[in-house]
Amino acid sequence: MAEKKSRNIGGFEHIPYFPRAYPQEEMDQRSSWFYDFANQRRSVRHFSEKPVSRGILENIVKAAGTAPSGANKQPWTFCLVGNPDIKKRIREAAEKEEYENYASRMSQEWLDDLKKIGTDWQKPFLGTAPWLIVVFRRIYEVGEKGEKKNNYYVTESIGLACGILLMAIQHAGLVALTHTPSPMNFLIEILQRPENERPFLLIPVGHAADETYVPDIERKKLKEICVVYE
Ligand code: IYR
Repeated sequence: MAEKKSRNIGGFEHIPYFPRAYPQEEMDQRSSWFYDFANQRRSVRHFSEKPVSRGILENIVKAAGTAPSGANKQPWTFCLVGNPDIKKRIREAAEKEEYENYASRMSQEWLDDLKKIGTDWQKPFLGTAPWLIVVFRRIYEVGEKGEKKNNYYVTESIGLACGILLMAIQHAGLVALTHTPSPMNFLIEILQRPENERPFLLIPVGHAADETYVPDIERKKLKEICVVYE
């Protein structure tokens, strides 16, 4: 097969791209299969202590790192925390903030909304899950001479990356929780992150405990989330 040539667009080289495509019937099957797969994902708060190899977590992060981002700046850092002492410090700091949240900082409406989820200030999963992925937004980059360089659409970009991260975790046969202890600044200090990074999500990852329960919640129906203009 003759190799396609690259093209010069605005002074920059663009390379040919060959996205995968499938026959109609296979597209029907694949889209339905993926929905079924995604629909099996649940936020899990009961983890087994069974270890998970670092290589699996690194593959998951590589998948997340394929997300689109503003001007392809890839404004994210994923910290993989398996060290028990660091996990312990993170749990203690998170529970301290969450205690205040549940005791006085959250509104009654918020507390009522959370009743069906069954959460409280205690976060034992931060100790039991073999890994914590701490995701940081990089609000700017630092150039070679120490100058600040802009990132764009950082929150949108990192949200997309975390969506792919969750699907990669699910695809590997693991479970996770998107946890947001608030405020999360203790993570900067414990993990000694640089000035240009802000914590975004704290995601315990591992195998589900032998006995795992999740709230009996429902997804909105297609009609409620989708409007078609055909
Ligand atoms: N961050 C707290 C509270 C919490 C808030 C929402 I919105 C949730 O969907 C779940 C929990 C906690 O993690 O308990």
